[in-house]
Amino acid sequence: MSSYDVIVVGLGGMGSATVLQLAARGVRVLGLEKYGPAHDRGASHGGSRITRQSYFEGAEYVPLLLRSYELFDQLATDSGRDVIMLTGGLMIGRPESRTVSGSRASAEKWGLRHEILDAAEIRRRFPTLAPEHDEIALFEAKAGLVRPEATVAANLELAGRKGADLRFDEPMTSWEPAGDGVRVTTAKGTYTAGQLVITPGPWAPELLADLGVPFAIERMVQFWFTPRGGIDPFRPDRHPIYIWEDTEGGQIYGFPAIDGPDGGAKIAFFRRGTPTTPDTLDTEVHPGEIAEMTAYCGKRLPDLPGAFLRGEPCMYSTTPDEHFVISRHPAHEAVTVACGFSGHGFKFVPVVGEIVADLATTGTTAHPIGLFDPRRLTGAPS
Ligand code: PYC
Repeated sequence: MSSYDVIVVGLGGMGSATVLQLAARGVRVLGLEKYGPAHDRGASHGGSRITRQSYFEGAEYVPLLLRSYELFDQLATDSGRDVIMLTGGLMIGRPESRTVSGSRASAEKWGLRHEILDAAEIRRRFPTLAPEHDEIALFEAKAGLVRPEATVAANLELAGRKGADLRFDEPMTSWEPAGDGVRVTTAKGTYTAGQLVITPGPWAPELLADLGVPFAIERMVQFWFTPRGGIDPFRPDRHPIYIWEDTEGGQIYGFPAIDGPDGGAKIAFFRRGTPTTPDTLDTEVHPGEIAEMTAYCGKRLPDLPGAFLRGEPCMYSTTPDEHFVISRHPAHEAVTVACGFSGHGFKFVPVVGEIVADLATTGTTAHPIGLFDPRRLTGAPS
């Protein structure tokens, strides 16, 4: 039976960053993944994820974002891969919307550079966008996108080079406490370690049932359109990422055309998912869904829905308050968990790897993670 300091189960965004951090610290780490490297069956695919610093979800996230930006730059240098691209970003809505007011509050609290644009100025600088007269935007030059598949591939490649033992197509079938550590069983073997890290993505309800957090696993569709009139105005040197809130609190988010003339521009609803499980995920994108997005985004970006190019579902694992779960497992001292990223986690991948590696090796971290304690959701005493 092979023995390790730490076993990490799930090598998507968070797990791949964790094995990299652990291997870089000289920890003997085994990484186990149910599918192949950088696969498209979970929550780390689709070519792009938004990154931004003026965070409407809460000013508590900002220090973590600043560190994540540093680590993304480091990952780009170390791997030679384009894992991050800054295009600028617009948070659009009525002034009192959560998207605008929350972004503004974070920017002001942390002194982040930003501009507030009125509707006329939005239209002048970004002619693809057609805001209502009473909509405004917070523009942040440091916003942009990160590349999920390239990030996971870079993490795994560097972790492997630093000595991590990475095994693919090898799902964990069970784990149990063993002495001060754990024993992990897969279809191919049994391993022991001092610590187990579970970074389950949408498999959280299955792998972390005893955590007691009511995760909602949701199917979300990403759409790519070829803009009417071609991609030129949507090129990344001319077009920002955006999150746009409507009067009902619904949000869409989108990207410039980052993959050339044949790649189209991606857009999606932020929170309009349908319940699913990883095993029952409907991978087809249906005509009604395409028609709904075409009509919705056509009112705001009239040239975008020229022709539907393709659609791809992915999964969110959402907690009741949409904040993450990152912690030692309250019931198992030898287990650390990072899950429930609620559709806004990928930009944090490298810093979550750093935090989880801290927790797995020392039980604590200098990063501010009080907001992510699972006991806030389970009623268990802190
Ligand atoms: O991660 O910032 C984000 C995001 C916005 C909309 C969907 N994801």
